[in-house]
Amino acid sequence: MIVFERPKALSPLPFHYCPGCTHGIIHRLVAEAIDLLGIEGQTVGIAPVGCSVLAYNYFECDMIEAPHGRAPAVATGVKRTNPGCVVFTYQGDGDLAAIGTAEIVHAGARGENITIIFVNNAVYGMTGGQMAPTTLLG
Ligand SMILES: Cc1ncc(C[n+]2csc(CCOP(=O)(O)OP(=O)(O)O)c2C)c(N)n1
Repeated sequence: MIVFERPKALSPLPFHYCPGCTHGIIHRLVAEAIDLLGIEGQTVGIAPVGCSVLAYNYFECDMIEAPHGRAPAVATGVKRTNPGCVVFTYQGDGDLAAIGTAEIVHAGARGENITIIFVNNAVYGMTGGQMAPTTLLG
């Protein structure tokens, strides 16, 4: 009996992430959701800038790389031109909550039919741990 295996939507590649980083776990959870929903062939993911800039390597679905913070705008375009697709973005807090504030707020206000995976590690990870809007006081 198989009790643990790699999700089909997750590419068979070693992650480049640092030890202790949770992007790998979150990638796995997203891939498990794609498997469970049976939507791999109709899913398009939008990768961010930040440590998960290479997320497009790890999912067995179509992926597009967006400039820093612009994933919801790219996702909006993909969804509106391909309404049958399930479109998700994968964004860090620097990407989503700092440089991409306008994109996420306006995509939400428009009610775009897209899924946002917001990965809040409370810092700018890739560039060395600078404060993000989500950094806790103290
Ligand atoms: C337009 C633009 N501004 C700034 C940068 C530099 N930059 C690269 S990654 C990053 C921060 C990413 O932080 P976050 O989105 O929280 O992702 P994490 O690395 O923590 O997963 C910044 C500011 C960039 N690549 N493009």
